[in-house]
Amino acid sequence: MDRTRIRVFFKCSAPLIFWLCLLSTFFLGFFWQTSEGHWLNRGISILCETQRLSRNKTDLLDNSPEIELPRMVYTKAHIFKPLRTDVLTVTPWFAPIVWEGSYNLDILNEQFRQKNMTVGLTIFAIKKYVVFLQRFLETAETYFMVGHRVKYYVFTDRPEAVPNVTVKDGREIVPLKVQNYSRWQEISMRRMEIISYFSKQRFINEVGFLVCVDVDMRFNDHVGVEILSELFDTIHPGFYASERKAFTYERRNNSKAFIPQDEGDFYYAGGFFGGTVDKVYQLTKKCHEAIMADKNRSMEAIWQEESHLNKYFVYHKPTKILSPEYLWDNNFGSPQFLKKKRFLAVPKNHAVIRNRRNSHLKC
Ligand code: UD2
Repeated sequence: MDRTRIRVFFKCSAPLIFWLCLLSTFFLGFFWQTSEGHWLNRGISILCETQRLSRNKTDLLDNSPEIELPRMVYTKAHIFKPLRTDVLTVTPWFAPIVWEGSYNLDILNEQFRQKNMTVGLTIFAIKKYVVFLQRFLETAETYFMVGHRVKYYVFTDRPEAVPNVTVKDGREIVPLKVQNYSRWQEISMRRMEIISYFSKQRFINEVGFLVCVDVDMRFNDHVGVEILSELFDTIHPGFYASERKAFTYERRNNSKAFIPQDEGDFYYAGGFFGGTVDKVYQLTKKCHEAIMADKNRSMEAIWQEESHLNKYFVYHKPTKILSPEYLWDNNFGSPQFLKKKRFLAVPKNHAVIRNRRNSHLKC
């Protein structure tokens, strides 16, 4: 090709080349903005993919709408700044021990809300113990599982005596009639039989967790979802610092509640335990069977069902343990480590409340 021809060729095709370049720049720019494949966009593209996958799985499971997760903003944990340094916050089998300042309630509340569950609270008010109900329920409405759904299962021989306490939306008082027994020890122990029976017949269909407590108590501060776990109990306020040998475990080896001197972790209280319905069912069933086996040999454990409960926990470790904040008695004073007194024993005259039928009650 001679020079003149080349010049003519470029003169004719210059506008074409110009337009081609312009168009390719435009398409390249468009591809840059939208492509999931570009390395700058790769992080976002992975995130989108995960969300799409989890949405598909949820759809497969129960066809529920996608849950919008809120932002979670809080002070991050620091590996060299333990939240509590003065008390044990985890057991040797990695169960948390719940103390004020050892958890973030916002995170726990958010996790629990996503489970969409109701909490069942069992109390027994048999014979004269109905006098404790009013204060118990009123204080529970102020402090117990605030913002969550609750069913108060009130076992009583006198449903007509259950006070008409106003409860918030999503919360309900359910009186359940049960027989009474002449001895207070029998009443206390039979709670195991009754809770196991109702867990199977009813609670399993109505609630996710059960919390089982004494009724001669009042809530005095926040008690919320931080207590919930598969199986939990509370360290007894009288024994939190005791050595094993001081624990009032059943020491007679012919009782089903017998615990040898070199076994056991804590002395747990009979007045505050719980867990998922299936775990509470297993626990209460096992304790009831052990109580009956003792009865057949004319035995009763030193601290009734509390002794059997402690035996159970030696071999079925709780998955969470509540500090004595969750069960305190002002007779034990106000030690430094105790930042909150959340659930307090109501002083009672044992002889009057448990036995004599016509005494005038002041609790
Ligand atoms: C401790 C335990 C309790 C149980 C008991 C066994 C704590 C705080 N309490 O409490 O859980 O293990 O020892 O000896 O750890 N009740 C009635 N009517 C009665 C008698 C009892 O409804 O006539 C119910 C009521 O719910 C009461 C519970 O049984 O809260 C336990 O009885 P208690 O409180 O008199 O026993 P106490 O204080 O020795």
